[in-house]
Amino acid sequence: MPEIEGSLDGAGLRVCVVVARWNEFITHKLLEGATSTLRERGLREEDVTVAWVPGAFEVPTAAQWAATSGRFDAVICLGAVIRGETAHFEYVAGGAAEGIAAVARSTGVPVLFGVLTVESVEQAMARAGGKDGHKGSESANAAVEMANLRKLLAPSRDRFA
Ligand code: INI
Repeated sequence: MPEIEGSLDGAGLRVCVVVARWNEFITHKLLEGATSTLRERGLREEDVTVAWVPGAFEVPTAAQWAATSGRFDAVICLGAVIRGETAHFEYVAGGAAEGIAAVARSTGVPVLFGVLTVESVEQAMARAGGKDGHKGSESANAAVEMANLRKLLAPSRDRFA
């Protein structure tokens, strides 16, 4: 039984990181984790484009532009929506999550969900390089793996010829 998975070798891949400016003290940490992990995986500095947007709600729109541009192998979405500080938490967090998933499905380009949706600043900090991991770094690894898996699962010209 063949089993395949995408490698974590990012050499030659081109990635767009879409990052929300809202809660920048958190999203900047997510961005640092994502870019340093992409570097560790072998991506060249000039092959990583960072696109800032106002807030998490705008992330899917920019992700759609990046995914349909033909310029990137994967799009990493970063943001932080904190319930304690967001009266319309459900709308912003839900809009970001549903929008990002829709872009991934409609374009077929790997679009990674690195948006923290949390109850408090403490929880956000814990997931941005604190005790509960690093959502930016995790998203970068997932981007490389999915971009490489997509190549392995690309339509074959001769399999059914
Ligand atoms: N955007 C965020 O990324 N995080 C938040 O916690 C947040 N809060 O608290 O409201 C937030 N709001 C802005 C939103 O994403 C849009 O930028 C805005 O509504 C304009 O469309």
